[in-house]
Amino acid sequence: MEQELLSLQAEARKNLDQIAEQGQLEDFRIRYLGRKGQFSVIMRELGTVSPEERPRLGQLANTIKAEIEKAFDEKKAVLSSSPQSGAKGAALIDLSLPGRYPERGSLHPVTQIMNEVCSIFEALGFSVAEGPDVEHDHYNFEALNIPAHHPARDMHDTFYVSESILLRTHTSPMQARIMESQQPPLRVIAPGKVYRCDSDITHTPMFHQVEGFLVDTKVSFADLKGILTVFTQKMFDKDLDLRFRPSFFPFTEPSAEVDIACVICGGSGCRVCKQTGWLEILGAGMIDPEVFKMVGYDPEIYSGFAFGLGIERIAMLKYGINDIRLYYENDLRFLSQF
Ligand code: 2NM
Repeated sequence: MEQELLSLQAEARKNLDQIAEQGQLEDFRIRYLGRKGQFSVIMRELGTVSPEERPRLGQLANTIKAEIEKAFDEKKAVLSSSPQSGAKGAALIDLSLPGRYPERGSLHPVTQIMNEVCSIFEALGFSVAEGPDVEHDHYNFEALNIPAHHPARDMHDTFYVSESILLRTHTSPMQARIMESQQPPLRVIAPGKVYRCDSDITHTPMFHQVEGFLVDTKVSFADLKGILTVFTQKMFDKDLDLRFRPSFFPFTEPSAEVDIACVICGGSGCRVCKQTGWLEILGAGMIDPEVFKMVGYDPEIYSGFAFGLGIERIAMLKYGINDIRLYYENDLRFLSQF
């Protein structure tokens, strides 16, 4: 009897190991574990064993049956979770199908242009400096030759935090900070967000600027023209004519607004350049001696130029975008084009 139990155990284990498909499981269960299965037959035979032997053999039979049942349940679990098993499972998954790719994101057009502008100036030897968005009145205005009650303050539509703290209206405060703490020669650009209380199709209350300056001995307007010519050529990938129009900024003298030949029509006149053939892209000038005096540089020794440009505006010209607000509506149909 004991021998019979042990050989049944070995046989059942071997058969279970050979099962490779879900369909074979039921045959196994009926043959060994079912009501008329081999274990039931042996259990019934226990009645014929002597009363002294019965408890030990009964216990052995139960242990072996429990072990086979456990192994059977495990096999069943393995086969049902494996997709290749059985005709049904195989039909559900086609391993030759291409995978599902995650959608690819991209940098915001404003970030892309910002990076491009910075790397053009970095290649020309400028270093990049970033400063705080929340500024002191002193750095945003005073140190840049815009004293209290100066009419130029009105041009800036400033957001004030308190009487002397404000959201910077340009990134030049960073340049005042640098000049105050470092000695020439200096070539620095300051990229970043700026804020002005203004909103229509060409203005948003927050926009991005890159302002740059160069200070050394014997810097002239010709150096400014050279740098800006190289910049516009690289930015718009072609040899564009430049035009300097006299203008006014409190921190530069002389000052100019700089136009490029229209990138859309090439100068013959179109809707984008309003039939003028020119597009304004930046402001620039020679740094005012008053600014140098304020940061402690001797204007008899040093001279320098500075310029400022709006990133959203450059991106509008480069990509032919006609409404600045599109940048900030987060519409993927717009953003995914860049
Ligand atoms: C502009 C136009 C002209 C400018 C001046 C300075 C500083 F701090 F060096 F004096 N930074 N940026 C400047 C000059 C900015 O933006 C239209």
